[in-house]
Amino acid sequence: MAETTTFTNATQILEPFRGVKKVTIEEYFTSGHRTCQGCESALVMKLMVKAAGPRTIVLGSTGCMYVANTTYYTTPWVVPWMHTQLGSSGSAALGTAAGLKALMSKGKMKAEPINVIAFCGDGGGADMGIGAISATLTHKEYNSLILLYDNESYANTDIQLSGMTPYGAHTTFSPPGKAKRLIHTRWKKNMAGMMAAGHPECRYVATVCASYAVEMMNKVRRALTIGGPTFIHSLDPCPKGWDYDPMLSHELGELAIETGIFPLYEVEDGRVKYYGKTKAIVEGRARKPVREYLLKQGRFAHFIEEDLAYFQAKVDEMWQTWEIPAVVPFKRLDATKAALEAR
Ligand SMILES: Cc1ncc(C[n+]2csc(CCOP(=O)(O)OP(=O)(O)O)c2C)c(N)n1
Ligand code: SF4
Ligand SMILES: [Mg+2]
Repeated sequence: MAETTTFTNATQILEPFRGVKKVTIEEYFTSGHRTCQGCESALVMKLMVKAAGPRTIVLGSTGCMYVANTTYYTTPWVVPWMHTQLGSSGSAALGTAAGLKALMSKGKMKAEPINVIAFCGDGGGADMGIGAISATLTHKEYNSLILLYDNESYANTDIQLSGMTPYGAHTTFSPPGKAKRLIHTRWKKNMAGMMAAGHPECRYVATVCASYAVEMMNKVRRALTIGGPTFIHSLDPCPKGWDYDPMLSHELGELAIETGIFPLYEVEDGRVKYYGKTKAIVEGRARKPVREYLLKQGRFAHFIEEDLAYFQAKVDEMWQTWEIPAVVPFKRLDATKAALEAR
């Protein structure tokens, strides 16, 4: 019979790893998967669950990180793991957290903090499942983390365009041709900014990139420690979809940050904090030109100077005119600016 203790909303206290030598050696995502060579999303899974530790349940929506990780009775997951429908990572996170709470409250399970992490791809999370994620982020009484691994396409079904695919990229739904060079001309959604700005009960939102592995793990540990519903957006270079040599995954992650295309920040209790190389850029360090990032990838091989200039101008605009650089795209009103200056 399970021990009866009163259930509380307590979380595991996961202190940040103070440097790479302090990172725990145990792995909870091991061999047995079939992702592509150089797949950054597989690394994100490994680091995410390493950061969370053994008392963790992982749920994941359909996509590469489901299909390539659970093939014919093999799996790299050492912790309990469950697949959920493509648009359902939010529902899976909330349902599991609520289920655990009910079982513990009724004394049917030992009351202890168990991490609940639901991951989703950009297609499953930022397009199809955005409603369920939004709903989960309003439920402060349940502890869960939703991690969106963003490889910027519906990769598992052969690289279709998603709302997170960058401007102009070549995908199977946007092949460049002679009549029309650019098929995809929409700017990428600002997913983490949207989740942070619109969910007052959500205490923690962060962006991460596995090229900065220790920082990435520490954001996961912070999210799980702070509790309630939390959200992390990870940018994951994908050799197949982005069309580059697999050895460049780490470098492309770094370039996404150094060019200012993907800023690293966390929003905790309504306060925005930049970190890593993004912090240095906010404090005055020059951004690298976006062409250094774009031209290393086959999906932008059809770009001409005009396209590179447009991309650069959009990133510059994000940094120069947004209310919170690269986070909240409300243009500061002249009247507000004048009032603030007059104080
Ligand atoms: C409701 C539904 N529609 C379509 C599919 C087919 N499908 C399976 S995986 C996938 C791509 C998911 O893309 P994303 O969430 O970005 O994950 P990735 O494959 O890129 O890792 C699609 C469209 C499905 N499984 N369920
Ligand atoms: S297609 Fe991309 S995300 Fe999918 S397994 Fe290959 S590298 Fe990873
Ligand atoms: Mg994807």
